[in-house]
Amino acid sequence: MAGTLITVAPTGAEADKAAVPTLPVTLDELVTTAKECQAAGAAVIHVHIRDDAAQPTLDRARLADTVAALREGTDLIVQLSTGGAVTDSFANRLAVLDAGPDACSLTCGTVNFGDEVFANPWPFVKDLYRLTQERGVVPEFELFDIGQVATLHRLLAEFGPPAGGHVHCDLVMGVPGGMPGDVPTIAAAVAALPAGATWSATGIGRSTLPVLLGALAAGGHLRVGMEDTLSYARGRPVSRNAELVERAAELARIAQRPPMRPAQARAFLGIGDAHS
Ligand code: KMH
Ligand code: ZN
Repeated sequence: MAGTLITVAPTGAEADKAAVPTLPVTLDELVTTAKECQAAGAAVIHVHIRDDAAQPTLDRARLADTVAALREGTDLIVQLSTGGAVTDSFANRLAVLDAGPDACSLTCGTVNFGDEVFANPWPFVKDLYRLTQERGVVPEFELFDIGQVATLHRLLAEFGPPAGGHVHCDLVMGVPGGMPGDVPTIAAAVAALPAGATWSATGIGRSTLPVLLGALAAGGHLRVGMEDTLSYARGRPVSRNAELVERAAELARIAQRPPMRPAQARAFLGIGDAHS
């Protein structure tokens, strides 16, 4: 059986640097984290950036500098978030592709997000998908709820295959307002995916471990990181992103599906070697 694709999502848009001092928010912190996570077994980095006040931003120059620095310092596949923060405009979220990443997230529908709403109406999803095709940026289809799979099918039916030719999804489970992070839901979501699609899964908060173990058992791939959980174990905060990657990589090795290296992951996802 193939290896395990491990994505690290080190920062996100929600955690507060003042409350979580180990969260990587500066470019230096991000690149250092990325190097450690690559050494630990990650092949993809899902990137949200922060401004000088450690607040989430989609500033175009900063995004471009971030892509360049991650390429300079690592071999990781650079996947920029087009989800941003719940307050970001659709125009700014589309403009993320101007930074020229290898890949981007593409969420397939609107979802309640705690007390907020993460808005992804069809016209935006469709525009973003067409832009990824025009720019040759490989999308990862983020699914926060099973109903969002219908939108993925609609995208493929109306606009054809994604850049790279391969459909890869990420089940984002356990968001308050989205699908729960448990094994029956993994099975139901995977059964609904398009034929030939591959998938990873991440569990938010306390669903991290059940989702990680369930995904490995079901033949899926893994996303981990401080965007998704700030606890390593009950009462024990995450000290650095790499320890989450190390744990995922060890479990993948135990499952006889060792971590894919970045070059293998590029072939798997249909991503060219964009920066050599
Ligand atoms: N920060 C969330 C509102 C993505 O990166 O594409 C959206 C999110 C999804 O994190
Ligand atoms: Zn994200």
